[in-house]
Amino acid sequence: MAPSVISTGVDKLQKHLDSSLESEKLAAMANDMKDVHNPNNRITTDYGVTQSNTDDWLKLSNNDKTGPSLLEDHMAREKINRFDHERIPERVVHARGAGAFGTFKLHKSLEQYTTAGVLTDTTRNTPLFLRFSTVLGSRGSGDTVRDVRGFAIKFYTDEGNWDLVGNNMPIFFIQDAIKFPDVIHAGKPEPHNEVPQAQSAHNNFWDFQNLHTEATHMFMWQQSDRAIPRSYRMMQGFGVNTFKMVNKDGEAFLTKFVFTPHLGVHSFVWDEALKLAGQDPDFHRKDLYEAIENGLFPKWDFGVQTIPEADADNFDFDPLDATKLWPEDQFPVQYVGEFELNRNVDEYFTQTEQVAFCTGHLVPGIHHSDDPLLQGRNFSYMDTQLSRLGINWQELPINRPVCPVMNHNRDGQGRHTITKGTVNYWPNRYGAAPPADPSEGKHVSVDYPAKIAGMKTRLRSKKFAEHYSQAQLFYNSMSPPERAHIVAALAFELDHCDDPLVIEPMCQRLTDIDLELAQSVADLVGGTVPQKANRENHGKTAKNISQTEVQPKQPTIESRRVAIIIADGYDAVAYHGILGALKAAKALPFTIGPKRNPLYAAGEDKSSGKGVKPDYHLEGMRSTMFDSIFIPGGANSIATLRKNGRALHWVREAYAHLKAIGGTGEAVELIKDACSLPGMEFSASGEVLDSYGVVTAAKIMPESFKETLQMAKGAKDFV
Ligand code: HDE
Repeated sequence: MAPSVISTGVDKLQKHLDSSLESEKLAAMANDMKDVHNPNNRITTDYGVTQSNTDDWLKLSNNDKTGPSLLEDHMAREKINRFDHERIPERVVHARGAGAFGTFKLHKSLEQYTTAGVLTDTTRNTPLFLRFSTVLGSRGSGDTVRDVRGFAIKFYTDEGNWDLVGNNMPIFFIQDAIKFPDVIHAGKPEPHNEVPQAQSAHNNFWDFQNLHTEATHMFMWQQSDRAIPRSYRMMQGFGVNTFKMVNKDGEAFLTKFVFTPHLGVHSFVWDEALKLAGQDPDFHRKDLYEAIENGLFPKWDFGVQTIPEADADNFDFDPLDATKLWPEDQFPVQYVGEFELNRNVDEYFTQTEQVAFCTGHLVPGIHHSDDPLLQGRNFSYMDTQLSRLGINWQELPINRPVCPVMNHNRDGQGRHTITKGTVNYWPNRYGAAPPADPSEGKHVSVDYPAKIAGMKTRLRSKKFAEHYSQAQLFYNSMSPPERAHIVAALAFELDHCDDPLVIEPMCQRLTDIDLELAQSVADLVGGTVPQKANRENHGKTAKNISQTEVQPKQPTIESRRVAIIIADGYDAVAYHGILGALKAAKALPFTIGPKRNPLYAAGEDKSSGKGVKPDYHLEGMRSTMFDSIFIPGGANSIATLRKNGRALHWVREAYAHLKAIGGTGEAVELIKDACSLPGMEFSASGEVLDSYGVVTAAKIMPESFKETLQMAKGAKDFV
């Protein structure tokens, strides 16, 4: 029987191409695609010869016995040879990542600041690829570790690729690129035993943070909830470095780029993140994929902060110092566009792994500033792609611009482009492939003239010497729970350090930020509790630093994962009511049962064979993988679940992780069993009195489910 054609990446791309405005640009990438599911396909060698047997190596044989394998079997050697060389060096940092395609749309032109087409032409849909990553772990490490997250975007603009290689935090550990090997060596596994993996909780990391005072601000961000995001879709993105936009009159503006998620910024609690790293190390990767496959495209607003270049010296910090943010109270973010991620990758290796970013990739109208971290990055990214992907890395489909490329660069390992013609230099006798004259069009790259004079020195700008003020600003701006989390995070990390040469000075070092913070941590980790602060906390705060302030305009459960736990004898009205209501609100409900066999509602005839087949069973998943749980009543169902230790653990754990828990009818008793924790009180009729996120209804009213369904916009499409 001919294999049936299943939906593939190529189909999806085609669909997208048909519907998308930027189809021509994406079609350029589609030329490189093959579809393994095409029923006419047959296996060939890499040189195109169709094969009849790729399961048995060519051997000598005698009756029923085989002897040596023959070297002459080129097909077999090719197969093994290709396999042997499948791995390429992983990225030296940001090795573990996940990516997706999307579209950028500008709502308001930035022409007063820049000539860049992507930031001035509001009619364009600019395709992009975004790769999220962790920094410290290897390619096979876990997603939910405590770490900074990469947020690297390649905009395929009409004028060439613009790579904005940012993070989910607005600042960095170092001011000068020359310190990068040090900060990364200190964070990566220690050299003598290659421990720990993907963790900053070890001696070397904290030794460096202690001695390297310019990292003070950043290690506070890295110890905050921002370092344990709930989802890549719920993180802000920051360009971190200071760029420069130049307008048509040649005026320059120092610029920071910011992306803010429509879903708001959300994080795990640390216990969830720790458990998930073992229970589902791919949690973030799957979360991104799942949302996009379900058409719940994550979106971010795009904004800029600008300072006229002439004003650069007017502040108490240097705007070129990447360890400082530009407080939003003083430098408001102008949100002028948005992007969405709307297509998953078709193949991980050729897209997410081979995508290669370069801070040197700018488009006319966007320039570098003298930020010394950025200047060093401009060397590093090009250099690292050479060892990872080879000299022709920009020709790989994912890296190729969607506008024409023409120059006299040639050859090198793995060259793809075949350039016709007899000359490969400029000037040539035909005038072939000349540089453009700026008068030909506004989007030609023209260097921004800058007068530079000075001494050649190994120095930093004067204001770079202040390392503590914004670390205090950050801590002061946290909400009380966020502060408590920072204390707990620091105490966890220092608990994993066993060298007093690290713990003792770090306990005192924290008084650079706040005496009480340092005392709380020192007390927990058994360090000497500091009595006097190194410096006084100035007490100032700034807005939008606490993630509690970076929330959606309307609270939403869109794309949130909800587990509905049932067993045989469940209450059908409550089950179907909540399922429909959740789908109508675009949440992602999953049915969980004691086994993955069909389950039947109270009074339902089992011989019908039409029971509900759970998506997962209680042992296969954990509460950590869901944002919320709901338990419909039903006497038999609840009697079964109350005897099931794992079911009780699900509810108790979700409660401890501060998740919304709902239950109806008999389920109230189960919730009582599981969550009868200090502080939780139930009314005589079974409702939780002080909610702590738990909502119960001893009696359910089918009408209320109906109302919810009717109220939910577009309910008919989902139910
Ligand atoms: Fe990177 N960084 N970096 N970095 N970085 C790399 O380039 C480097 C820095 C960031 O998804 C490498 O292709 C230096 C800041 C992201 O492929 C390498 C310095 C920020 C990614 C490199 C920095 C970043 C990288 C390794 C100090 C936030 C992943 C593989 C001056 C704005 C991109 C690669 C992806 C990757 C060097 C500092 C973000 C070695 C020298 C600051 C998101 O070139």
